Amino acid sequence: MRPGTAKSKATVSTPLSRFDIQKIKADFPILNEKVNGNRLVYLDNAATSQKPRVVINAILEYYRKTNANIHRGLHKLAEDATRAYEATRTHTAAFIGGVESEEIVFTRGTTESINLVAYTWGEENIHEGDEIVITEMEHHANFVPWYVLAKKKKAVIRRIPITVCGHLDLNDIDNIINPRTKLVAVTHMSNVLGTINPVKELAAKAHARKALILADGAQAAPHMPVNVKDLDVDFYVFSSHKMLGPTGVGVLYGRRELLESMPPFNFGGEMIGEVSFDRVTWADIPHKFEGGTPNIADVVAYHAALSYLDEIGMDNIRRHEMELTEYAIEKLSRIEGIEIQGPQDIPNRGGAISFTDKDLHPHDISTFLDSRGIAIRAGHHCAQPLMRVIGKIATARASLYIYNDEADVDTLYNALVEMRRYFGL
Ligand code: C6P
Repeated sequence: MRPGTAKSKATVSTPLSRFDIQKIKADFPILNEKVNGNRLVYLDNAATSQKPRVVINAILEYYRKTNANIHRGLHKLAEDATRAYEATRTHTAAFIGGVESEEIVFTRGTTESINLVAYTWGEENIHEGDEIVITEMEHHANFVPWYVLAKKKKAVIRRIPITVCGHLDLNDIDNIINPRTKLVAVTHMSNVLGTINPVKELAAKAHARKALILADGAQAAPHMPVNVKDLDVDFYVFSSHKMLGPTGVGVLYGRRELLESMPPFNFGGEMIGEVSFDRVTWADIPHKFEGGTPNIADVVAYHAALSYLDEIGMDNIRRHEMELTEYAIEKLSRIEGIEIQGPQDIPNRGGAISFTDKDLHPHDISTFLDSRGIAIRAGHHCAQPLMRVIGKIATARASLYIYNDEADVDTLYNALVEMRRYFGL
């Protein structure tokens, strides 16, 4: 058996003094919607989060009052739009620990951020025989670009295995990360198991071998305080849409000297310094990587999401989710036939809770829950190699966020109990 049910729970006891869940729920209009005649219980936050009114309004306001192309026009709207777009960059830099705003590149999402690094830094720095280290729990977004690059360059993919509890098994790490290693690409938090990985420790190991480290923060940045300087990572990537912001906005943090040394990704308008028929120079970072008209409105609205998260406080969000994750795991574990996948030690995991039922396919679980207004995800979660490792074809996954509470977990629990009765189990 691979990830299983080892128990070493820590109790979260800090009171959620600043966490007014009813007030937070009221900020999300979609939570008033009925689904199949029931109150919507949205537990598919690892796929994408819902959006608070301030974010929805920011998109409307932008198009009503500010819409113009950025970094081009000299008129007032163009200047306002440019200022708003760049203000999001400054806020993003502060949000992940106070890096320089030039070290923040906007992309379309985590997937594009990783591809950007693979196609630019990877193309120039990975050669035959080099090794790229990933983990067994990577999302396809942090595996396939490296797989394709390794095939092309005749490089080698090495992987860090996982333990039966769903943590990384670091026993052989000094052999896996070795003098041939050029890059360690690791998820900060697993979208399937919820595991929080020791990125700082891996960064130290990578740097000791003169390798770089890229951390996939798609599931971490929305749910816990992140300080990329403290983690000492070279690249950190995440998506706006999983952290209350709009779709179509991603973030690539890269250390200044790395971004400066990398070639551009998309060629065209706005990423150039000077163009003549026989010579082209590139713009400075980060604009070198943002060719063409970017997703201005959504980047501007992403600022509202960051402000909303800041106002609640990432520490408070993490505490709330730890408490709720502990509650959910405890309740789901009571149901006969249900097995939780992944670690159960709350301080080392987030609120993506994968589970299986010994008698039912995850798709059937999801369909039944949907009929009760409960949105979860079922499938391989874009992590097919991990599914092979844990010996499952699919899991059901309930994933929590700031607007979920014990009542939501109770609704899930009651529906699962009802489901098993319904199927005569
Ligand atoms: N995981 C899930 O349901 P994009 O799609 O580019 O915004 O994010 C990709 C991605 C990368 N890394 C991790 C750890 C992720 O969880 C995701 C997205 C979603 O689990 C959709 S597949």
